[in-house]
Amino acid sequence: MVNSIFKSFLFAGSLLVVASCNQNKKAQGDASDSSKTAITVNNHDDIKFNGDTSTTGMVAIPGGAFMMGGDNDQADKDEYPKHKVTVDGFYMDEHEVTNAQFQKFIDATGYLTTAEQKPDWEQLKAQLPPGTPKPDESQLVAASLVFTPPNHPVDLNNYSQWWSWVPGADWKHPEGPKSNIKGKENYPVVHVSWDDAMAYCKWSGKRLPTEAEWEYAARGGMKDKIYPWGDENVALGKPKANSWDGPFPNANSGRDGFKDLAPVKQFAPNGYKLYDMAGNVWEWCADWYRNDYYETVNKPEGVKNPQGPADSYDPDEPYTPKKVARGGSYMCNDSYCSGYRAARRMKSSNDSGLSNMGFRCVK
Ligand SMILES: [Ca+2]
Repeated sequence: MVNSIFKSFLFAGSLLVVASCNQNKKAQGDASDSSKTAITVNNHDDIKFNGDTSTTGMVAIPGGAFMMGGDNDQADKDEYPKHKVTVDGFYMDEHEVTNAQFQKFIDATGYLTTAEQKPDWEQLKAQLPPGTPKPDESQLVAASLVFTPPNHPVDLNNYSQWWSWVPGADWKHPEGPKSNIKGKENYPVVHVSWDDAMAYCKWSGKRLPTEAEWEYAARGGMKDKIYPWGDENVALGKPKANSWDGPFPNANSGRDGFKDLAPVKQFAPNGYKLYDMAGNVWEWCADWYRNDYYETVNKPEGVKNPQGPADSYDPDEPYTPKKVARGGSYMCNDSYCSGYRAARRMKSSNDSGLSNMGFRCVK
């Protein structure tokens, strides 16, 4: 149980790209390191299906074909080549999993999330460059990363300017031990790792969407549009998503009505009646992240129901296996990440939670 950003705080020179994402160009690592990537997933054998076979709160997404990948010049290299993908129909949660929904899961199972557990140095070490010294015991405590915005402009390559490792921060205490989620029952749950999301999915008889399903659903039946609502810039016209309005990370005007997290369903849904497919919180997908994955599935006839690569490789952090996250968060804007674009890919280690990371399920 470790946290990738916490890991990155342990050694200097990390080029971590966290879920707040960074559009600045990064140095590309050595792809030959990918074979060293160890993948571990927590065991959820003790989580049982709650028996609810209904599709309440979900919408039917009809199967079909689409072109997956970047639509404009904001697209990063890992969004290319744009390639043909066909997916079968599925059901998707109409909104991100809320605190109230997650509470039911915790009440039923007694599950302890990643952020509520002390990191294990032996597991942590395996995902760090060889020779990384063990941190002080005072740092190896149950904690999570909380967005703590500075009041002045900062170097956008230095994420430690706005992320803080806060002991006692978890889904029930999103800003730290003195905070709580009273009155936020209808907000998306945050500080959930991919492992936590998988445990919830198992309990609810659902699963995480594949990256292809997620992008297909986000596009809402439209063809090659930049955003789930079309091509109008996020900062123009009627507010369409909870994003960052103003210079990131020091000033947010709240033009869209929210300076931090918003309750679910505050903006118009997309063409499939899905809410918040852009902004508010990043959403975990099932797939491992590889920067070169699209190259491997780019075929003239297209690829059907792609499940992602067999292993993970992020040139920015070659030692850390990562899962895909999609959709952007309230911290995204055009100067920094444009995470609300339908094609934008993000990645984070499966044992990481953040104050702007959540999920929704499919089945
Ligand atoms: Ca906002």
